[in-house]
Amino acid sequence: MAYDVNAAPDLAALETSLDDAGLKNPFVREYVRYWAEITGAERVEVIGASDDARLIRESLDAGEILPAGDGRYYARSYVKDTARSEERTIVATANPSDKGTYNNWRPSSEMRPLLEKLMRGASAGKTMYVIPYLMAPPGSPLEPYAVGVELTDHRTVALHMIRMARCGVEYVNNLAEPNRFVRGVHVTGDLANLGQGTPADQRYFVTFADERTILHFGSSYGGNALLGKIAHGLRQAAYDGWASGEFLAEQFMLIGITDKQTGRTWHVCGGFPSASGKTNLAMMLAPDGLGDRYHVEFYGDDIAWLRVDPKDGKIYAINPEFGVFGVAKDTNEVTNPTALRAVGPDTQVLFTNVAYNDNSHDVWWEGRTPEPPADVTGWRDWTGQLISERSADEQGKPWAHPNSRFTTSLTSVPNIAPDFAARAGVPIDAVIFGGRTRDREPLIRAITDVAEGVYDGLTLGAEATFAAEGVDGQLRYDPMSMRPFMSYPEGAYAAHWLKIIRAASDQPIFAHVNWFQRDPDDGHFLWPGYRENLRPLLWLLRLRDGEVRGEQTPVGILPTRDELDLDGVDIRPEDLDKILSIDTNRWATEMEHREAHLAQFNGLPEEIWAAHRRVAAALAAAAG
Ligand code: GTP
Ligand code: SPV
Ligand code: MN
Repeated sequence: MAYDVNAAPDLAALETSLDDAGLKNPFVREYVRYWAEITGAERVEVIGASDDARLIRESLDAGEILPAGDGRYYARSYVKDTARSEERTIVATANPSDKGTYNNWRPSSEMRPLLEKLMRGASAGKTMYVIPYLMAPPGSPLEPYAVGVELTDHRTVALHMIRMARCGVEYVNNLAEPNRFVRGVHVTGDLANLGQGTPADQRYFVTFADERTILHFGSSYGGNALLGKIAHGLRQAAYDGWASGEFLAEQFMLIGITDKQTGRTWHVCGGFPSASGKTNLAMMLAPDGLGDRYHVEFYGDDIAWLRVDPKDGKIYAINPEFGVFGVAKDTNEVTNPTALRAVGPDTQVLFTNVAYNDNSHDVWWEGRTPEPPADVTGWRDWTGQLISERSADEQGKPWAHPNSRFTTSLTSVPNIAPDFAARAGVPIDAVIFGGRTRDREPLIRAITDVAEGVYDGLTLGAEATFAAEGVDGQLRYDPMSMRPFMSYPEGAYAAHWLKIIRAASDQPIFAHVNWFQRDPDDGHFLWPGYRENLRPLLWLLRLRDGEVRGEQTPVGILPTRDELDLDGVDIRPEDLDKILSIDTNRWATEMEHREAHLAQFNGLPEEIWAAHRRVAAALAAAAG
């Protein structure tokens, strides 16, 4: 689209609108002016949490969202815009040594003009929403890294931001360093003509990490469009944490586990790749039988920032987010009753790409109930097609997109921790890694050595999921579950991890978990998962406290059968044997793959290689 000078914003009106919203920070104002001119937005509107009700009304009136019951809403995205695009996501800096294996590095001198060209005039006729936000609990020691402003030309994206981050002018008006905020610009583009997934793909999702600027063009979905979440909360923050030497930013869930008998609370954080169970674990209701004694508290489900508090030498974690962008698929009363309450009446939840009923305003997704609604009257699939008009060969297609999601605020999550907004965060007792792995990885293996723990995270191998475009189910390495969000080189990343964890005088225990081992013949999950996942975590914490000893194997300490409380768990004895044992030969093959994986990383610390060799030697010795 050519840039129409006449469509440029009325500058006087722009200033008035910034004044009316009480936006005082001169650097933010300057930045808004700059991008209003480039994008050619017709008007500019500064928004915050208090604008939500009005924006919801406007979106309903415009037909951009639909009512989904009391205080619940529904939106569809463009059909070719349903997940993060990893190959279109780039980290750009001025320094070629920032290039890593997975960060898709490009010189900023090349990317900046390209993005400005794509964005020029691309918001003509639209409103540009200015969303000041904070990716941290207010008052956090990491607050200086958490301030940002997203400009977006999409109202539904603004609604998502309000749910997912703390938003409002108060977060930028009185900064100690007023020029220190992440600058994010989101321009949707002409979604029907962007060549998604073709050689002519026009989409670019670029984090200019050394300039703390994020420019995303060509999507209005999830991490492609909500810039506070993945782009700032993970990519930018990981870079800042490394550059400052102060903290780690990871794709981690963060929970508390309280023993109601003793009143003690442990805190566990950990990374599983996208769509591999973080939200479900964080919302976990203790299984029947353990619920009288234990309670799980939600702090975060997707991002944690970790730092060492010099006062007590412990690692503290915060959840920088204010909401949950959760996978809908398979969420039901059995798997995750907490999530259903978090998206219940009057939660202001926004569903995206699930199935929707025009008449009843009900929503449905695969796994919500065992079978889809029997009466298909009024039901449309996520693309908007009436189910009743599906042809014979369309009958088997899912009603909801596999990456359909719900967006709800932390305050709607029933098991939210009372101290979820604690400034300092919470002290960490255990760090876990996991992912979808259909064989080899046992239910849990604990690791007490820091270098071996970091090594384990770096060699996390899991199946790809539908949270990103492309292959589902293919095995790939996903270091610390950060592969799609890595912003600096992996060798430096490993060294930074070792440095931060070693700086703690009270170090967490590590573990690798796997809820997804399958029977090779019929494919059933060997472990029931979901609420039962509390059991291996309790074992881990008891191991840390010296109450159980487990059994040492070459790849870590495994629980013995009698140490794991399995009262009331529905599992076949042969399945249990399998998830509590190590296949040494299968692991020996894995070590060769790991060697090749790690060899890609320049400057990997010698300690990590030493850990690798120790595990390999122990496996060789065990194999005899
Ligand atoms: P992102 O938001 O993409 O980072 O995903 P996530 O890691 O938070 O994953 P989430 O908890 O949303 O789970 C993704 C999918 O895995 C959902 O369809 C869940 O129903 C399913 N899932 C989660 N936990 C388990 C489990 O213990 N066992 C099995 N079989 N499936 C699970
Ligand atoms: C993920 O894909 O890991 C997510 C969803 O958490 S998105 O915000 O789209 O990245
Ligand atoms: Mn995620």
